[in-house]
Amino acid sequence: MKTDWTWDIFCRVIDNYGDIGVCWRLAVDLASRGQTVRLWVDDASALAWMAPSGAPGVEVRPWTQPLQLADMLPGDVLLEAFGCEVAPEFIAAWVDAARLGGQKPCWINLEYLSAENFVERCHGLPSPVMAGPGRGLTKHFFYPGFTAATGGLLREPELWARQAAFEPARWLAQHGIPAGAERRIALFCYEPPALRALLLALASGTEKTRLLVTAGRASAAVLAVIEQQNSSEPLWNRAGTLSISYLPTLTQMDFDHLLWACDLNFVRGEDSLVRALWAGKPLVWQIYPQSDGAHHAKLDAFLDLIKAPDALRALHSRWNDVPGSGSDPLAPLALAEWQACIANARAAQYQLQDLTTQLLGFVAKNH
Ligand code: TRH
Repeated sequence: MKTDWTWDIFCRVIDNYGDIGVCWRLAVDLASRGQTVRLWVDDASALAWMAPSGAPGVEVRPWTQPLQLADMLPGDVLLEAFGCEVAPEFIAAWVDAARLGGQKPCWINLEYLSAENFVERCHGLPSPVMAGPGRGLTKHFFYPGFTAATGGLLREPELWARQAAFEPARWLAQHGIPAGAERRIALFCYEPPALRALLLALASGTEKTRLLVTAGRASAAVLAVIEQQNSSEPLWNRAGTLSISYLPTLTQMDFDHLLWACDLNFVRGEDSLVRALWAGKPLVWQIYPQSDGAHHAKLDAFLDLIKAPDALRALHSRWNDVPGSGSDPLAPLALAEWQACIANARAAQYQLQDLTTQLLGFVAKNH
C-alpha cells in the first residue's frame, strides 16, 4: 500500500504569524516522515526569519492570482488550512489529474485549534462540495484538539530528544542574555491591557526577574508601556528588580529554545500555545481575540481542560481582558502550583496521537 504522498498545502496569511507558523510546522513534520510537500502561500515573508534554511522535502510556492501551474503535476492530498478558499484553477487541474490517474482525491480542511466540545463532534465530518470545479467531491474537516476523539496536536517525533539535550545556559549565552539566578519570563503577546500591571508587579516584587520580550508586537507594547510609566512614575523600577531583554526574531526551532529556557511563558494565538504546552513550563495564554467575544468560551475550555488553579485562571482573565476581571494590582505569580498543572497537562497530551500521525492515517483510509 502506498504511504508516501505528495501534499499541496494552501495557506492564506490573515495576520500575525500563526497561519504560516502552523502550516510550516505541519509541512516540515510531514516531510520528515517521507512525504513530499508543496506549501502554497500568499505571503511567505515570515519564513525568511522563521525558517531561513527551509526544509528538505518542502517546496514553498507563491500563491499568485492566477496560480502558476505550468510545470505542476497535481499531488495526492489537498489540504486547505483554516478554511482558505483554494484557487479554483488548482482544483480543476487536481481533479483532472486524479481522474486520469484513477485516484480518489483526498481533500482536507484543517481547522483552528480549540478545546471546546464541538471539536469532537465536528472532527472528520464530510463536507460535500456543491459548486465550482470540485463539485461532487467531498472535503473532510480535520480538527486539531486535546482529546483522543480529535485530530490531536502537532508534535514531531524528535521533540522529546531535542528537549532533553537542550542546555539553557548555553542558549542564553549565545543570545547575550545573563544566565544568573533570576527568574526568566518569555513574553509573546499582542497588546494586553494588563501589561502595565504585569510590569509593575514584576518591578515591585521580591524576586529578580528578567523578561525576554519577543520581536514585533510584544516589544512594541512593552516599549510603549515603559515610556508611559517612565514619564508618569520615573522611579517605578528603581531597585532594578525587573530587567528586560528584547529579542530579535527567532527561527521556529529557536523559539522553542526560548520557551525551554524560561520559568514562565506568555504565549498567544495557536502554535505558540502548543509549543508552550510541550515546553512543560507554567504558561499564560493570550487568545486571539474575536470581535464577538467567542474567544472567551474558547479560553475557558482550555483552562478547564488543564484544570487551571484559581490563581492561574484569574491571571488569564486579566490577561485576556475578560469582563469583570478587575483592575487591581496583579497577585504574585504562583509558579510552583502552575508548574504542576502544566506538567500534568503535558503528560496527558503526550499520551495522545499527534496530528501528523493522525493525518497520515486519515489519508491512508481515504485515498
Ligand atoms: O502570531 P499569532 O498570534 O498567530 C495567530 C493565531 O494563529 C490565530 O489563531 C490566528 O487566527 C491568527 O494568527 C491569524 O500566534 P501563533 O499561532 O503562536 O504563531 C506564532 C508563530 O510564530 C509560531 O509558529 C512561533 C513563531 N515565532 C517564531 O518562529 N519566532 C519568533 O521569534 C516568534 C516571536 C514567533
